[in-house]
Amino acid sequence: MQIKQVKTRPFEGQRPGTSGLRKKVKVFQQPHYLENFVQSTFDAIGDFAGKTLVVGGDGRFYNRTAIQTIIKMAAANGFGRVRVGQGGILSTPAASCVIRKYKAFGGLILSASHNPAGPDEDFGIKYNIGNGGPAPESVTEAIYACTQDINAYRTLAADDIDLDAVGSFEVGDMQVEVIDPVADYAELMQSLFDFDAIRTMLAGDFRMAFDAMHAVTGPYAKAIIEGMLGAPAGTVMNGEPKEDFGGGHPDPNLTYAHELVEKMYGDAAPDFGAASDGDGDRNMILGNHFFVTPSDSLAVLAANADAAPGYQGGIAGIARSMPTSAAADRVAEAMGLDCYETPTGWKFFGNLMDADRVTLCGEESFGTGSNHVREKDGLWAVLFWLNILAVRQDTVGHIVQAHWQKFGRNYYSRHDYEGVDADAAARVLQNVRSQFDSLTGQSLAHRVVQACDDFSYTDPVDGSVSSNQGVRILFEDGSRIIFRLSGTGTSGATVRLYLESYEADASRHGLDAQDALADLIAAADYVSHLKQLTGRDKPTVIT
Ligand code: VG1
Ligand code: CO
Repeated sequence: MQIKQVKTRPFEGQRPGTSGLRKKVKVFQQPHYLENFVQSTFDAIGDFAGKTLVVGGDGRFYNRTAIQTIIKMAAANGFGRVRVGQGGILSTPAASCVIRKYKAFGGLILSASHNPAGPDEDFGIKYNIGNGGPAPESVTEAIYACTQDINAYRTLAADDIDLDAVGSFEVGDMQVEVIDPVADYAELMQSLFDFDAIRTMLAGDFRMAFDAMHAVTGPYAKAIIEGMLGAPAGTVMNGEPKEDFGGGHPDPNLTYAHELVEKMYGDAAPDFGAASDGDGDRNMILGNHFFVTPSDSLAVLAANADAAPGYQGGIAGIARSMPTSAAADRVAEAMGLDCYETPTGWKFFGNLMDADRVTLCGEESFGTGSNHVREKDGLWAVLFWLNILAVRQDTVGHIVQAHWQKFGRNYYSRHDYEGVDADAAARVLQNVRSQFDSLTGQSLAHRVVQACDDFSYTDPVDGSVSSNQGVRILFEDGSRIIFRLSGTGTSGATVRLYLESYEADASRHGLDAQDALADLIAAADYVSHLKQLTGRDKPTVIT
C-alpha cells in the first residue's frame, strides 16, 4: 500500500474554539482543509506509532466522508489501529467511553454538536486525549500552531472501508475495527445506575418521553431506555439519526425542543421528559409542566447522588463552569465538598477529574456529567434522574421545589444574541470593562456592586492560566451579571448574557425567572448598550 505525501498550504482560522474546530460544511469541503487539520493534530500530539485512535461522529452530513479520510491518514501516519463506530456513529460521551476503555492514544470526534447539519450547515472536528476528554488548551494551541505552517500531509492510496459492517479490516499496516457504537456505553451506564429499580418504575404508571431530535442519541436511547429498561416502544421520539437532523436544530432547550416541550406542558403530560443534542452530550430535564434549569439539575444530582449505585461511595467534589449558577456550590458546602469554578468548556474539568478532586461537573448550557467519562453526557443525566425518581418515588417538580426549600433558589437565565456583528459584540463587552472602576461600590439593580473583573482561571492541578473568560459584575448579595462571547458559532458573533440572583425566602420561590431577574436584565442593557449596539430588541434564545 502506497503512502502519499501531498503538498498543501496553510488555511487561516483553524484555531479550535470552546469545543474543537467548527465551520460550515462548505469550508471543510475545500480541498486539503480537513486533511490539514488532521495532519496538524497528528503532528502536535506526540508519539502514537502503533497505538489506537478512536474515530466517530454524530452522523451529520460529511461524517462518513471525513471518517474515510481520517482512516487513511491515520494509517499513513503510523497508528496501529483505529476503532470506529458502525456507520461512523459515536456520541461524544460514547467516544470518551471507548477511548478510556480500550486505552486508546486519543480520538477524533466529528461533530458540531447542536448546530444544524446538512450541506449548507455546520461540521466540526475535535481531538480528545487518552483520558477521553477534550484536548486541553496547550494541545489545541499546538495543533493551531501546526496548521499555520503545514506544507504537506500523509495519506494512503487505499479504498474506502465498509463502515456499515461490524468487523476488522486492514488499511495498509493498520487494523480498523468497526465496533457497535452503543454496547460499551450501555454497559458503563448499567454499572452506574440501578436498572432494576428504573425498570420497575417504568413497568408501573410512570410515563416518560425522550426526544433524540433526529440526532445521535436515537440508537443509544432506544437500546437503553426501550431495550434494557423496557419502556414502551415510541418512548424515544425522533429516534432515527439523520444527516441533516431532520432540518432541525438539535439543541435541547425550551426553544428548539418544542415538540417535547409541548408534550410536557400539554394535557395528560408524561411524568418525565428529556432531550439530548446533536452529539449526545447535552440534556434537558422536564417534569410534568416543569422545567429543570441545568444549573439546578447539577445541584439536585449532587444532593441525591447516593440514590445511584455508582455514586454511593460518596463524591469527591463538584465543579461548574463560571457562568453556571452557584446552586451546586450550596450543596457542596452542605456536604463538606470542594467546589471548583472553571471557564466554559468541558476541557477544563479533565484535570480535576483525573486528580480525583471532583466527581460531578456541570455547565449551564445543558451539560452535566461525571468522572465515568471525560465529556458531558446527556443520557447519563437522564438515567441519573430516572434513578433518583425511582428511589425517591416523587415527582420532578416536588424534588426541585424541596431542594429550593432546603438550599434556597438561584434564579437563573441566559440570553443569547446570535449572529450579531463581531465588532458590535466586542464593544458590548468593552463597554462593561471600561466601567469596572466606576461601578464597583455603586448601586445597580437595587444591589451594591462588590467587584467587576475579566474572569481568569488558574488550573489548580497543572497551574495553566486561561484569561478573558467572561466579563463579570458581581454583587454583594451573590447576584451576578456576566457577558461572554461564544466560542462555538460559525457565523458572526454570539453574545451570551448570564443572569443570576439568589433567593433564600421560600415564599418567593414561585416566580418566573424572567420576572425575578428583571432588574438585573435591565441593568445589563443599561451598562453595556447591548440592544442598541447589536440592533436587536430581544435575545435570539432565552433559557
Ligand atoms: C457552548 C456552551 C458551553 C459548551 C460548549 C460545547 O460554548 O456555552 O458551555 O461547553 O458550547 O458544547 P460557547 O463557547 O458557544 O458558549 V457542545 O454540546 O457544543 O460540544
Ligand atoms: Co453537544
